[in-house]
Amino acid sequence: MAFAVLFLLFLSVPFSSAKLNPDYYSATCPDFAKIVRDQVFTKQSVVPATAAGVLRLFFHDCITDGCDASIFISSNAYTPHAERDADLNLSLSGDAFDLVIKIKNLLELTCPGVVSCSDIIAQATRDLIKMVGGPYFPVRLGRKDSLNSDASKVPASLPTPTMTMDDIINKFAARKFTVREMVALTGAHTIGFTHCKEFANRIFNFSPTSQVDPTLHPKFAEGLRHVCWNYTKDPSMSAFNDPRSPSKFDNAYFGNVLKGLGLLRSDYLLGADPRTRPIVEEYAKNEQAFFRDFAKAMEKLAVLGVKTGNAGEIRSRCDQFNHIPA
Ligand code: HEM
Ligand SMILES: *[C@@H]1O[C@H](CO)[C@@H](O)[C@H](O)[C@H]1NC(C)=O
Ligand SMILES: CC(=O)N[C@H]1CO[C@H](CO)[C@@H](O)[C@@H]1O
Repeated sequence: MAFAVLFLLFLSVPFSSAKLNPDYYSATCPDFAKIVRDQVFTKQSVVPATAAGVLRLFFHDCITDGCDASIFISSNAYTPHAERDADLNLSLSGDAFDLVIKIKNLLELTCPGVVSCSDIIAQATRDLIKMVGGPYFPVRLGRKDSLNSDASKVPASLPTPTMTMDDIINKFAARKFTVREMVALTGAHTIGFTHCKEFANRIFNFSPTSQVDPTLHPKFAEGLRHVCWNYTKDPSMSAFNDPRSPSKFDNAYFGNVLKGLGLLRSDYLLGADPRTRPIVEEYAKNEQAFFRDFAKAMEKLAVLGVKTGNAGEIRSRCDQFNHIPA
């Protein structure tokens, strides 16, 4: 019996992450955790939008070809279409990129050539979630950074707000996430903000008979029309994902979704589809259940498709490969 349990546990760890462990840098870069924690604290205190920006960046990196910092590569003559150029990347936060690059620069002074950019963002994401009120989870370390970055892989990997629930479930299933894990992860929308264009079709000229999407709470829709009135001329206009507690990592998102306060069409669907609604109701009532499932799902996301050994490298700059690709 004990043997069977152990065996199952072993099988549930994706093979490529077997070499990762939370103490990976304890001998080679003992200040790693402290340097990340201090920089995260300073940046988040000055720019409160950092936590959400970094979490979204991490999600995008992992879901597109694994947690390998491919999202940091800047396009240049050799990599003309890096991941971050994909249309969907347009809205990724500059502060999130800045934080990781700052930490990398400090680590290169302390322990040169030792810590990967992909480990930095994994650890920073966890520290930031904790700092804004979310659950703690252990971060296994030892990722290598990717040797390529390809914008054309992004659209196929990412879920978008206009997808059907079948499509969203399939996107996550393609990365071995269950429906329950998908719902828990999307609870990330309890922090951060969204540009108006992502939900504009729900609040302006929704249908021949209604200006706004009737599944939105009418007062909320009215507020959003105010916030976004000039969004076609000013594309930076945006709204909080969780209007109740915008910068606190809590379970308010799930209550919102059930009350017509979900910002994206996909948020609304989570509360409407019979496969996801019971999970949303459970998380809305029980924050502990959400935190437990979110932490577990983040541990799983954090080791998605990681590269170890010769499959990757420790970049010396997060935005460039060490060598010009052949
Ligand atoms: C159902 C699947 C999902 C869809 C369709 C979706 C879509 C979006 C969109 C369109 C935005 C707004 C981006 C912008 O305007 O700048 C956004 C923001 C965000 N998403 Fe998601 N997302 C999904 C799941 C997730 C997951 C699984 C995570 C993390 C684990 C996540 C984390 C975030 C965060 C933190 C923000 C706020 C970013 C910021 O404030 O800078 N999302 N999402
Ligand atoms: C709408 O946004 C544009 C672009 O930022 C700006 O130039 C314009 O003044 C705004 N309109 C008004 C009336 O504020
Ligand atoms: C299509 C597009 O506008 N891509 C942008 C993605 O992000 C990079 C870096 O922030 C921009 O330089 C690209 O123009």
